[in-house]
Amino acid sequence: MENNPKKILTLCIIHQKNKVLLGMKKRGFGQGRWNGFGGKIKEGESIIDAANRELMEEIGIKVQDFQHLGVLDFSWKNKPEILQVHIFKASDFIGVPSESEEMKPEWFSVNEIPFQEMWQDDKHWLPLFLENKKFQGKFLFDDADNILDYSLDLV
Ligand code: 8OG
Repeated sequence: MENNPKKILTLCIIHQKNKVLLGMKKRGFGQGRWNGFGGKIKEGESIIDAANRELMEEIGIKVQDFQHLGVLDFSWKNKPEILQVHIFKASDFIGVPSESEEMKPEWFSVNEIPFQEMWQDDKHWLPLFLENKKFQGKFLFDDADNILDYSLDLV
């Protein structure tokens, strides 16, 4: 639909035992925050192909088995667009995580996740993600990306 303001995005976090691979976003939307890897799906592209394209572009790795754990809708009080982010987990990957112009990868212990330097919603759903729980939710932000309202459910 031409006027549909919903955009579909991927987000993949590598999780191995007690550590997760995050990246410092160096430019664009979410700059200055630690996050998983992903971005918008291109027309005609499958969601898995998009997830792998973004992993390759951002840190030069490829994943064969993704677990689709979550779907989150993000909206802003003063913006029409809705971002629907599909959250994937992978444990194995091919390649060596390497810094790109967009992302600087770093491993974190699951006990030392830098929530203060991440999107505010992450502290709500990342604990579910780490336990392999499936979830869906909606978050409403203000202009400064503070959460105004949210819902989060196991599915
Ligand atoms: O292509 P671009 O870099 O703009 O894609 C944005 C990435 O950020 C994409 O992987 C989805 C992800 N993302 C959001 N909102 C949020 C959020 O609130 N929390 C987290 N952890 N990631 C988000 O678009």
